[in-house]
Amino acid sequence: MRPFSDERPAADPNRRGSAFPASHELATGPVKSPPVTVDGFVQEFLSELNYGQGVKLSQSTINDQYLALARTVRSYLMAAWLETGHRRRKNPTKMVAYLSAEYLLGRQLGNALLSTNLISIAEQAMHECGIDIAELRAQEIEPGLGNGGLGRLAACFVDSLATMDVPTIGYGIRYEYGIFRQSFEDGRQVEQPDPWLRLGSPWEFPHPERAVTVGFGGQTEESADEEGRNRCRWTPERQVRGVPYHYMVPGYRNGVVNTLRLWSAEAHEGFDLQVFNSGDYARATQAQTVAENISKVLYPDDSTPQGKELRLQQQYFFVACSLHDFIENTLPGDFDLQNLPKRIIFQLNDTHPVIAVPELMRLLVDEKGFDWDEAWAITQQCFAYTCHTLLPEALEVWPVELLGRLLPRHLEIIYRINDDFLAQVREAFPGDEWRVRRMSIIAEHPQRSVRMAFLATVAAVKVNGVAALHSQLLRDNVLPDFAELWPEKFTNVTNGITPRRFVRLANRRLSGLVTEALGTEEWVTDLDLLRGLEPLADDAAFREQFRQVKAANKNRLALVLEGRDGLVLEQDHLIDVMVKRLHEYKRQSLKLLHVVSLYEGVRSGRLPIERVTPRTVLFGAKAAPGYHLAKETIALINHVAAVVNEDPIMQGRLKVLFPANYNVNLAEKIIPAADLSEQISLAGKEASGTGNMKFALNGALTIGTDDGANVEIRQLVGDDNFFLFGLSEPEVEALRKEGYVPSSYYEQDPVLRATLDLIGSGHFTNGSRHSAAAVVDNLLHHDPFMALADFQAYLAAQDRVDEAYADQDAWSRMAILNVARCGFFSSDRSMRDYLDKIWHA
Ligand code: 26W
Repeated sequence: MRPFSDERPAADPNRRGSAFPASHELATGPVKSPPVTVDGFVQEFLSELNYGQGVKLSQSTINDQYLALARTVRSYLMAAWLETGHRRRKNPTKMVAYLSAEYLLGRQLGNALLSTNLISIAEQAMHECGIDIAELRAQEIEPGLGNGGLGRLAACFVDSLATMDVPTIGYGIRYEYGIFRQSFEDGRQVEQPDPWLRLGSPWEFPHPERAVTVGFGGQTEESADEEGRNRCRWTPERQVRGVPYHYMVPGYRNGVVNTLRLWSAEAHEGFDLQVFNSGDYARATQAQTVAENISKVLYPDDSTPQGKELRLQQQYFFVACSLHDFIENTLPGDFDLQNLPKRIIFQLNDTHPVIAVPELMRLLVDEKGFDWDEAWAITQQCFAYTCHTLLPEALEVWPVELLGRLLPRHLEIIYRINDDFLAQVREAFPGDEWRVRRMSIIAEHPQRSVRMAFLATVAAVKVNGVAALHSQLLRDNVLPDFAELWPEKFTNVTNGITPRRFVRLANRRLSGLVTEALGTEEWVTDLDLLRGLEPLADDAAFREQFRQVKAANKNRLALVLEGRDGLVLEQDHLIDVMVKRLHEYKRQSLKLLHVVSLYEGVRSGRLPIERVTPRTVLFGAKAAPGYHLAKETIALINHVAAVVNEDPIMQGRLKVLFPANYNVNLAEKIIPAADLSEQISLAGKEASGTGNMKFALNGALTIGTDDGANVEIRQLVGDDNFFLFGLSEPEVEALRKEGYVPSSYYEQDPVLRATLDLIGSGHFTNGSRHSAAAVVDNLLHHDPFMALADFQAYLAAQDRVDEAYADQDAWSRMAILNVARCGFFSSDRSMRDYLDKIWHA
């Protein structure tokens, strides 16, 4: 039966026209770039509304107006996007492919308005139309395609690479559901799905014609090819389609727009009509459901892998699509893959995309006919690996049983890579079989599994940590054998944040003050220029202006929290902020002990109320749904807040606020309003932190341990402008070695005892000891992250904070110096380091 089609045979939708006249390559009309007039913008907006949304202004919904505005703004980026692609194709240079399972992008409209310099024009144009642009910006649902630090870092990095005009392609997964939405019921975290695409997204461009087929399961068979060489063929048992969705990554006012290509999974075969006609509707669409499940939802854990098969499917799916896409769709057809390392470096964002290593080997050996050694020589120059954690449990290992079943050919290739690698180890360390077992990519215990961090390290040209201390601990504790074998392979690139979103966009008032003071806006793309503010720390008038900016940001936050959560922010309070994922090593429990110690002190009379600096402690934190103790901690924080906020004995001098669903959008409102930034993880546990950088650059002072990037922040801002406390990493190791007994601190410290006893008594939990018990028992009998050991030092540091805050002018001086001296923490600088030390692109 002739397949159904129209009269002429279906053209290959991917075929690129050849006969098109070059003069028509790009619309030659005026490239749409500002300055555009307000009226001009109004017209464009209205035509988008009328012809894009098909509505008149008077009939239009907020969502219509938002989509029309978004399309109007994005059209100013389209020309630059095409131009960038054109320029890159015309003179191809080495590219960076950023492989990340997560991108925490945040809202796009504001960033698009900023990068096109259209903010004020759009504001006036919307005003002309009787629309408040803030309402439209609030309409956008942020793409929450990440958990926390790692995902947001990827977003900051691609922003910097576009602003620095580095040829880059970001590859990832277009999850249909992003990070769950958090709400509280009786103080407990409740998760709801995040259907962020429900109202459509004007920022994505589907390209089904560039779909890629990805295989799973099945088996492999060896056969000899025409030259008699052994060849392996993998016959997958099932296939899915990977459809790319393109997102613009605009550079800052430089006419550059890079691409983020996120893959969405679809059934290879549509639904099965025969089975459907047989009435078995469920089975007819089963293949579809199973396929779509692959990119259905983001895994909400940010430390302990669940080791689920679907997670590995997700990782292989986007990696296979990305490698195929680059080699088959981006490289010219006649490209000699021997030269691949000259054209691309694949940056592995943690271990999540490491299956890319055996996938490239499979493509080169099985599909492109390279022999093993040639292929390995190429592969070894194409990857670099960034590790983002120090927690052993966060390092992914995949059971060979599961990997072999899902990706039989890849397991074979990993075994071969391991054999060759261990031969190298034996050569370097003859007779040291214990070392060989320690370094093997295949772990024998507790079950035979593939250590993805080891595979990454063996294949990568460079391995880096994300802060100086972290990179040192990576060499000394996490991968010591590899650092001994390949010392030159290990390096450090300290994290950074994009000043576009987290200063220029989130803190317009501070940005205005800085631009006025420096007499230029250059700092937005050259953050070291902030140094120019140092002398102004001694300028009383400037300090006053600085305080007014902070006060205005507090006022804005108060309006947001009022409207969003019905929470009242006391604007004359010291705003003490702890916002990050909920994890024991980050020690939200220590912050809670501080709050309760103040409350208990006033109740017991130990602490005269007037000695309590009016302070609001603001928490923001999601817990991985399966992380029981983290969820208990959230519940306890909310219970303590409910009691402390309502207890007249505190006379409103101490408040605890915990707005739900902390995300990028809320961060942009909270960070500019903060006075104190809580970075209190146990030394040696936080790889870097990036919130710490955002707070310092927005004029908050840090109270923190010598952990992650805190160390470098303190070194740059100076000890006088940083509230350091707690055990250092070597002291932690020493205490762990000598044996840490948390209860001994309870016995010796009456304030700590009174504090823990009050919590344990059920005072905050309507008398029920139970719900407080989980947290208290853990601290008293385990406390793996030594909160009790650092309690006294932390309280002493908080006393220093109270003292310093009493002198508002001195505080502003310290805050200004933090801003002035933290230009180093721009993600532009991080990218320069990657380019110099790792990518050489
Ligand atoms: C498989 C489960 C899983 C998922 C995500 C394990 C580990 C992760 C991430 C690596 C966790 C993460 O986000 N790490 C954070 O990365 C930031 C960016 O480098 C650092 O600043 C933080 O210190 C680090 O905790």
